[in-house]
Amino acid sequence: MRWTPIGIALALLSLTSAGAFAADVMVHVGHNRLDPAAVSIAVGDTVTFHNMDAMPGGHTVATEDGALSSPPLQKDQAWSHKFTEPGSFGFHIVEHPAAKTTIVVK
Ligand SMILES: [Cu+2]
Repeated sequence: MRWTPIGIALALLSLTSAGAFAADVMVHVGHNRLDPAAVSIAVGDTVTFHNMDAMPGGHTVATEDGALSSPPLQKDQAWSHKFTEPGSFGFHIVEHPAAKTTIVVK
């Protein structure tokens, strides 16, 4: 077949839907703040939490039930998790429990 622009676009779309290009989404960890406060991703995508703040002791991000948790992250350290099942995962900063974000995996 000839590779028309539309044919190439369709081929790229089918690769994307097959998960060939899993995304890596950044959540910024600040002092008492997770940004953005809501993230929507696909199964197979990765979320990276990047601590931007120099609070002594660092910041730890964890799910409300503690099933997923980073180590304490010092300034400019990051922790990543690949989500392999659909669901809604509420995270907070352990040192600042009111700072939350929700990861929705579809
Ligand atoms: Cu802090």
